[in-house]
Amino acid sequence: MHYSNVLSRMKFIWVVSLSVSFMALSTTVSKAGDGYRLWLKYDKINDGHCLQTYIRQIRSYCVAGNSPTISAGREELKKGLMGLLGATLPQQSEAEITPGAVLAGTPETVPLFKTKRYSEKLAKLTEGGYLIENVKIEEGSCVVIVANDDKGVLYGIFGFLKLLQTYSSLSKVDIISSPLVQWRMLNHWDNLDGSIERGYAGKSIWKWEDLPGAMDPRYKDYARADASIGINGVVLNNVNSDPEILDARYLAKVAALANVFRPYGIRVFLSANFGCPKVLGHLKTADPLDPSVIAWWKAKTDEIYKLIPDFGGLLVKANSEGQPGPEDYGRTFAQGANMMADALAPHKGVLIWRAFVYKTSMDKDRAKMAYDAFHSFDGKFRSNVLLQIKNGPLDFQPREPFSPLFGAMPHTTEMMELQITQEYLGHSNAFIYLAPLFKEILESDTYSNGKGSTVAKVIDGSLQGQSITGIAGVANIGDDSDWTGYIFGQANWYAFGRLAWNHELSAEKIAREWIKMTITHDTAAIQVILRMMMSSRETLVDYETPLGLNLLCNKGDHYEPRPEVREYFHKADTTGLGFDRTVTGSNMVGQYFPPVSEAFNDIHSCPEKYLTWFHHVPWNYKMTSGRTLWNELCYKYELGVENVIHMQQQWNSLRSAIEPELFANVQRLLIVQRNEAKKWRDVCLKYFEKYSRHSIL
Ligand code: BDP
Repeated sequence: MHYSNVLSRMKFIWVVSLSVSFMALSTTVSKAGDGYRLWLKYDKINDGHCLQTYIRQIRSYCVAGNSPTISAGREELKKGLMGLLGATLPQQSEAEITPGAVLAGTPETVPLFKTKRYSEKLAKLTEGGYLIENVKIEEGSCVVIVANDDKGVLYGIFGFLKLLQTYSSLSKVDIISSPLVQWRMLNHWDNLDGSIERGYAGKSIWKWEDLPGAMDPRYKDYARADASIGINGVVLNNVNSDPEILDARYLAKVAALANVFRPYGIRVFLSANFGCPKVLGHLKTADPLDPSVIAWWKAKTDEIYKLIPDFGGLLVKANSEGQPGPEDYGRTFAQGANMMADALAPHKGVLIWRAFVYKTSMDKDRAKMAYDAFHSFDGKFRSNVLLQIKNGPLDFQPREPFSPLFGAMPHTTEMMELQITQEYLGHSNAFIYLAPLFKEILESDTYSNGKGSTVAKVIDGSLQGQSITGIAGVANIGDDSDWTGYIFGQANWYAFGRLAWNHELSAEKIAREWIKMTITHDTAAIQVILRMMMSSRETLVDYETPLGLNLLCNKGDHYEPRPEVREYFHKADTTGLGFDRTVTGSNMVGQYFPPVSEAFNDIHSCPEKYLTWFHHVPWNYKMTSGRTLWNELCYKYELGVENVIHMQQQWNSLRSAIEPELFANVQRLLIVQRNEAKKWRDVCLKYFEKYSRHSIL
C-alpha cells in the first residue's frame, strides 16, 4: 500500500471516524452518507409523481424457482422494492401474470415463458442474458423478467431495480440484455498479510486470519455489488502471488468465500506462483516438462476442485518483475501455460497467462517487449488458455495507445486487463472517471482484419471466433467504509462492470446511471457532475502526461512527478521531446497493422494525443493549434490545472444538492488534486524548460 501525502492521512482520520459506525454494520444497516451501500442504496424514491406511478404499477412480486441464485434474486428484489417504494409488497405464490405483478423466472419455472413469444427471444441470449418487458393484460399490466438460466434472472432483477433507481418509466419497458463477453473479472492484487499492492482504499476485504470461521457480512455485499453489474469471476489474490495461497489451509478459506459468492453467479479464481511445486511441494524443480511437476499441478488442481467444484481457474504472472516462470528452465511461455492448462482442463477450468513481461535483454524499447515475447506463440496455446494483455504496451498510463498484441494473435484467446485502481492516476486522491479511458481502448481500430477490427471485437470473440472470452479489471476495492477510498472511485468499479457486460454502452450513459443511483436525482446537479466526470480523464492527462508523454512519475509509489528519473521514457534533450518509435527509431510502429502503423509513423498523421509516444518532436514543431510543441506543452499543463480549479467551482456550486458529508469529502479531495496538478505542471515544465531552452509561458 502506498500512502503518499498528507491527504492520505486526512482521509485516514475520516475513515477511522466512519469505521466506528461501520463496525456495527449488518448487510442492511449503514450510515446513509458513508458510501457503504454503493449504487445499491434503494432509498425511497423522492419524486412524488414517480413513486405514485410505481406504486400503481407494482403491487406484488414473484421470483419463481428454488435455487440459491433465485433466492438471492428474490431477497434482492424484496429489499429493493421495500426501500424504493417504502412498502412491503406481497409475494405472489403462483408463477403467473396478474395485474401489477413483477414476475421473474425461466421457462423451467414459469409456464408462460415456454411459449413461442419468449422462446424466440430467449434463443438469442447468451449465458446470463435476460429480458424485461411490460406485458399488457386485460386488467392492466405486469412486468416480466425472463431468462434462460437462474443467473440471468438475478441479473434481470438487478436490471429491473436499476430502472426504479433511475426513475425510468416502466410503461413501455422492453429490454433485451446479454453479456458480450463471457468472463467479466475483477483481479484483486490483495496479499495474504492484508495489504493490497497498488491499493488506496484501506486493507484487503478478505480477512484471511478470520476465515473460514468468521464470515464478514461484507463478503455478501461485495458479491451483490459485483452481481449487480454482471461481474462473474474474481481473482482473490495478487498476481505477485504468495505460494501459500495454494496450501490446504488457505484453500479452505478460499472455499468459504466461494460459497458466499456462488449464489451470486461469481466464480473464484486464484493467482498462482509458478514456483509452487518447489515452495509448497518441496520438489527440486518447477520445470513444466518434469513429470513430478506435472503430477504436482494435477494433484493440486484436483485438490482445489474437490473443495470448490466450480473453481474458475488460475492466473499466472511468470518471468515478469522477478516472478518465477518456465524460462527459468529454458522452457517457453506456451509450455508453461499448457502444462497448467492441462491440469485444469478435466475440471473445465481456465488458465490465464499474463502478457506483462519486459526484459531489457530483448529490446531497447520496453513498449515492444510484450508483443515480441508472445506473438510468435500464436496458435500454440491450449484452448483453455487465455492470454491476459494490458490495455496499453507499457503499464496502465493515463493515456497509452492500445497494445499491438490485440488482433495480432488470431488463433489465441486474447483477453484484456484494465486497471481500475489508480496506480498512475493520482491514487484515490484524484477525481477521475475511467470509462472514457476504457472506451478509448475498446473502440481503437486494430485493422487486424480490415477496418472495424476494434479491440472490443477482438476481446468479445466476434472478430476471431474464439469460444472463451474475457476482460479483467484490477480492483480498486479495500476495507474503507466506502470500499474505494473516495466515492467517485465507485463509479470506476461500476463502469468497468457495465462495459465488461456491454462495451457498446456509452461512458456518459453509465455515468448518468451511476450518479442517479449513488449521488443525486437533482437534474441540474446530475448535469454538473456528468460534465465533471466526462472531462476528468482528459484533465488528468493534461496535468500529468499530455501529448503522448508517459511514466513521468517517481519510481516506487508512482504518485509524484519525477521526470528526472524517467529519461528512458520521455527522451527529452535539446533537440526535442519524445521516444522515436518510428521505422527509423525503435520501429515499435511496425508491430501495428497498416494503416495504423503508417498513421503512427508519420508525425503529421500521428494523433497529437500520442505524439511524443511515437516521435522525438522538435521543440519548435508546429502543432495543429498553431503553437510550437513547447508552447503547446505549457498550454496543456496549464489547462489541466485550470480544469481542476473549474471542477472545484463546479462541485462548490452543488453544496445544497449533495449530502453534506459527501460534499465536504469531495471538496477536500479536490483541494488536494488542485495542489497535485500544480505540482505536476510546475515540476514537469521546469524540468523540460532546461532542454527546450524556452521559458515557461
Ligand atoms: C505494475 C505495478 C506492479 C504490478 C505490475 C503487474 O507497478 O505493482 O505488480 O504492474 O501488473 O503496474 O504485474
